[in-house]
Amino acid sequence: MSKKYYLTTPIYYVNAAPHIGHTYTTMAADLVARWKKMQGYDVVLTTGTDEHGQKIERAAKSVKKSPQEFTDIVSGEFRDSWQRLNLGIDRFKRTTDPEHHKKVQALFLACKERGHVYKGSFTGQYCVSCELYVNDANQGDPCPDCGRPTETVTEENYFFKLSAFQDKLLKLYEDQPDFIQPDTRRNEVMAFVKGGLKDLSISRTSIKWGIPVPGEEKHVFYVWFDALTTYMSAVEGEDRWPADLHLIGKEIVRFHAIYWPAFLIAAGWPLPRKVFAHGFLLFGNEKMSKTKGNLVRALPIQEVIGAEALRYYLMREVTFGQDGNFSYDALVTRYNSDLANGLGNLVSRTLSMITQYRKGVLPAGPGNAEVADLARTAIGAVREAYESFQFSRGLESLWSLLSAVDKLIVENAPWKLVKSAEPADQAKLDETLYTAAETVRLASSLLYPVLPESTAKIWAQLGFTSPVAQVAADALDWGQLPAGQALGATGPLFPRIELQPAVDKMVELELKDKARQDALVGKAPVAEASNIAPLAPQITIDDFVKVDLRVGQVLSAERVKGSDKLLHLQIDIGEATPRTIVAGIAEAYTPEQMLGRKVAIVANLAPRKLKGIESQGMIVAASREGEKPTLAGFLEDVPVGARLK
Ligand code: ME8
Repeated sequence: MSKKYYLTTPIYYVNAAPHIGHTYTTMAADLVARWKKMQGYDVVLTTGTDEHGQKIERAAKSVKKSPQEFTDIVSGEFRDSWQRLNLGIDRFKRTTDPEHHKKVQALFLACKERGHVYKGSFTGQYCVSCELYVNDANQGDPCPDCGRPTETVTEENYFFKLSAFQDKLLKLYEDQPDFIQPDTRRNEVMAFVKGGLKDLSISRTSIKWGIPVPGEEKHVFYVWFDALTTYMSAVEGEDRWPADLHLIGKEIVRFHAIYWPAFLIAAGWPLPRKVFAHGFLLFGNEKMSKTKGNLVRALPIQEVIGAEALRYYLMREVTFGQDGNFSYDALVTRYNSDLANGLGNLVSRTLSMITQYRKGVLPAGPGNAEVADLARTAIGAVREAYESFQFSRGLESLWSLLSAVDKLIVENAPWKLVKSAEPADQAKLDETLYTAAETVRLASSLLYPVLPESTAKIWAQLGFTSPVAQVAADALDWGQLPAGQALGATGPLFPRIELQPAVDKMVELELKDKARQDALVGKAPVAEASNIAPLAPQITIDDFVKVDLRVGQVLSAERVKGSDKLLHLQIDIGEATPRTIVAGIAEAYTPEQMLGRKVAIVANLAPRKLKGIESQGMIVAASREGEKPTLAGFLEDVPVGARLK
């Protein structure tokens, strides 16, 4: 039985449609999977979608879909993209899958039984956008990841005793030095863990869209406890766990290298073998993000220049592990220089010479000894580079081999040798042609993980009818080309592309695709006119300043008995005692959601009694006729008592 190799990409959030960042990781994972298959491993590659949480709930609402409908659509976009980009995904796991729910609950119960979780109450600064509590942050601090203001949140949570795992984790990193790669990330993680770990909140009562905590009506699992477990639920019952490799972006290394092994140690379950975190793809040297609107998508690129051009460019241009810039110009330039001119040209030149000078039949080896040596060195270098995720370095070695062969062809000038009647010249011609063709064969075997479709075309042009043989480990040796084999039909592989029209076309398609995806995942549709209440009669500024609007913070909140609509709130607006306010928002907000929240208050409204409670003001909220209210809030932090003018 062949050895198993199990690798994963992150499971991607469905609040944004797939973009080139997701594609980058998934293409790299596909490369590793194909390389491992070539080495004879029985490989499984898992990806999927991360579908729970407040952000997704909100995104669904903004396009008037239920969370389930919404996640079905966006998850489908991911699956479809990977298919169209020819990425060999073996398992696609969604966190909404019932089998996954069972696994998350089992992990929780295992941790609980072994005494690693407890229930507590938590007040902290929370970033709604990143779904993260920000450790050590004070009220109003921005989120360190996205820069948005954090919100103060108090709620009952289950906690995982992460603080107890510091020594065990440090021992893991010491015992398995390549558990986290590259080393820069390992050092960061170790420094972080040495700084001490705080217990981790793993459930929420304020969110509905999530996996229920066993035995707890109100709690659902919080994002990481849920998401990370996908790596196991994706291969449940398959005897695949532990994973050999989690391939991820650097921003989630902490979750994979600290939380995940800690959860598994707590449960007594086996740990993954390696976490490799690559860098960010930047656009215009800036981080890509949905809010900035500078996301680049892969499918428009594929339409113009092909998925393999993109794949080659990403793997060649960016040092895996470091940040790198994506540019349309650099993509086309790299395609033209390396694929059209470099590889494509060598293949077509070689095959056309064999066709013209040797009637399309491959000559016998062993070929030029110097080039054979260079080829052996290149095989070693590429092998080592792929194994250590240094794809760019591997490709660089391979292209120096191609240049050496180009040079040999120019030096030996087959077009002159063919005219000579000397047997020595004819032998030299055979040697040159064999060297060129064998280099093409060997290089395309080494390139298969990066260019699976184009290399299959090259093998067919070389006359191989069974491409499988060329992806076997023993194909990676000089001298395999069968003498006497007739070439297959030849044709262009990488036609040259004109830079500017190609870039213009990609940008044009990109804008179209962006509009399509925005409609799917998140620009609120324009309100229908009929639903908008008519405007109130005009007022003057003097009328307006009569209304005293203040920033208040909710100190406590509870439902009003006997009413589905009303919440009874205590709100601090900076006065000596908090205000009692009764607000008709209970259908839209739970008391837990209101705690700590900053709201706008009409502070000089005459008090009035609602259900026997005197309400000393009104909360400002927006709604259309017959729809639930949405509270007015502040994007930046504002002090309690500030006046709205
Ligand atoms: O973090 N450059 O999902 P996500 C390079 N659901 N890679 C990028 C990138 C960029 N600009 N942008 C995204 C999540 N990526 C969680 C993961 S795993 C149990 C849960 C890639 O949709 C990169 O792999 O935000 C990064 O880690 C991942 O997409 C984040 O995807």
